[in-house]
Amino acid sequence: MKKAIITGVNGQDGSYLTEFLLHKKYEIHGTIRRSSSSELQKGRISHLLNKIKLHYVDLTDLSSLINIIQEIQPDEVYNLAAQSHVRISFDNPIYTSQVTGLGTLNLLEAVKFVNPKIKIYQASSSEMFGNCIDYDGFQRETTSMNPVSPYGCAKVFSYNICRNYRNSYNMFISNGILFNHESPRRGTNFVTNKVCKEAVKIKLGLLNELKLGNLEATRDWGHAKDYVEAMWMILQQDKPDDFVCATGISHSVRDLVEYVFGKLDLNWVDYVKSDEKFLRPEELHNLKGDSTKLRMITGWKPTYTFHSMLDEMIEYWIEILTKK
Ligand code: G4F
Repeated sequence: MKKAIITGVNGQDGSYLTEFLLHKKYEIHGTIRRSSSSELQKGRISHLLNKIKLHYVDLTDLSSLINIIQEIQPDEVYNLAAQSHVRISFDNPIYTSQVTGLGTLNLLEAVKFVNPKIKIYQASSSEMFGNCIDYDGFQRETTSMNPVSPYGCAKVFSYNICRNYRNSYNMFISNGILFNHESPRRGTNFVTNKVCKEAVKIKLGLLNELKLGNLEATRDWGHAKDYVEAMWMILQQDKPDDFVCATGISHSVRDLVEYVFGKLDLNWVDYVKSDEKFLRPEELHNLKGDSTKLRMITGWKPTYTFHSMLDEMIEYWIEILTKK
């Protein structure tokens, strides 16, 4: 039985990855941070709690990382923990850098110290590219990185330090450069799930308007369930490497809003209002990923489309918000 540690197990990706790895018969150890409202932390993994072991670990606390790696001696570590909200990274830039950037270095040091043979998956992000785009409109593994947020800067640091440790110490460390990935388990302060939840509320007469920031930005949105499979595939390769994971199709926030409201027989123009609060000091305008390398080497391909993913999210909120 293989053992995996998943940092940030209670996030959207952590919960789907846990389900996926349990299906593969892994023993799962998940890390969570200490919180004063611990019951709220476990919502996404409540159905998994009797199948996994939880540990209080913080990426900023090297001793906690050394202790869990020493105790569990895992085969694989999936580093999913981060301050992952781009807008909030402008409000908390130092905290974001400490967790999302230096936290990764702590993990690498802990693994190097305890057992450098342990495989590491690093959750890298398309946010690292910033506004760099190749001649054909795509971002790929070779595209320059020029991040436009403290979060993006911290992820670039993690990406680079992972490559550096891989080359310097011959460690098995792979970066998955994941483009936006969503699901009903996505935090409702990210735009897809915010739009789905609030549009359903408007449909049910529970809300009058939806306040949004930039409608013109485009993103390559896939489903988190598809993307956690890519994480696992990346670690099953013979050698460590870096891979873009994306659908290759992008839509604007405006397209997203139009589709979700349309699906609910509403005209979005009547409800969507602009609010400066949701703008970023610097915006990443367009993301569209070329995942040819991942598809060729691992055989990965997404099963959800943008629309089937949104349909699932809309259905979820209808069910939740109409429950008695
Ligand atoms: O849903 P978002 O907040 O996702 P964003 O910033 O693209 O970041 C996500 O994807 C990254 C991968 O590229 C991850 F690394 C990161 O951790 C996170 O998962 O915003 C998407 C777009 C942005 O252009 C934003 O300006 O939607 C725009 N937007 C417009 N109104 C809004 C809103 N975003 C949010 N969160 N809330 C709004 O009201």
